[in-house]
Amino acid sequence: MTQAVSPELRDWLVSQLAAGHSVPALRASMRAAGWHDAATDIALAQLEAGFPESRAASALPPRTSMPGPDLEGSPLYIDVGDRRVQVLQTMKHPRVIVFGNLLSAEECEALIAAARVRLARSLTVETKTGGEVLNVDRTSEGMFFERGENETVRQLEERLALLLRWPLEFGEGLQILRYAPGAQYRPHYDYFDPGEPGTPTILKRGGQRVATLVMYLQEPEKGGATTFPDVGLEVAPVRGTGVFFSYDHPDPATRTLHGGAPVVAGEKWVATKWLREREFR
Ligand code: PD2
Ligand code: ZN
Repeated sequence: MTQAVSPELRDWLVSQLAAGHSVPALRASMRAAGWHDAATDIALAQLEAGFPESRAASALPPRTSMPGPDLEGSPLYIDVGDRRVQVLQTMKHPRVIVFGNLLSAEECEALIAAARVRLARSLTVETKTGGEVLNVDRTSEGMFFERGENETVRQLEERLALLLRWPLEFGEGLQILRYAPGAQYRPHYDYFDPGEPGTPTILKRGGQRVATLVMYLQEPEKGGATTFPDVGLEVAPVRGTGVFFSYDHPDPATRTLHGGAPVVAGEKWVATKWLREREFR
């Protein structure tokens, strides 16, 4: 019979491991403190048996501490120091929040200008006819900023850490994507698939992704919504706004399948911030 491990205990065990304590040391100190709980033993045994972190994470209950704004009292605005961010829409399952007034037009322009010269060509395959076949899943072009790389990036990252109540150091560098007409990002999950062989290696740096914020830097004329097919939600890519969604375990049950609909006319630019469960060095 499997016994449930409480989310608090799970979080605590994971944080202790992250802090560098070994499983045997944890077991010894817990026993010394009077813990003789079968669920704890099971959790510790799984960790000790060298379960890949991803497997242990998905076998255990969802985490309790998650990034997200303070929505107590249903505020229309959230003060983040240098601006008042609007709360435009919220959804509980999947956890989705649409923000307005996240970035100024000048910040959007500055990010685009700095990214434009560093865009990597999208992956294309040459056909026999000499034409190009676009990557079927992702037809945008992109680049990554280092965390804190320039003043615009630094200010934005500080704002997001306040808004989402998640340490700046737990965030990946900003990703910038440009979508030309016809470009799209087919529906996917942003967490790392626990079933993939490469995932345990990826998780060594910062653990799982737990949330995503897609910010719209330039709106196309038509198309380019961020879609959540499981719940029929489409978020319009309006400049300066953004869509936040979180996933407390790496599983489709979070309903966070999402994609970027094809841009029909014009160009869409976004900045994506992914948040990890621990410091991302
Ligand atoms: O540009 C988007 O709308 C989009 C959609 C899905 C971006 C991402 N995913 C992403 O950056 O992960
Ligand atoms: Zn995505």
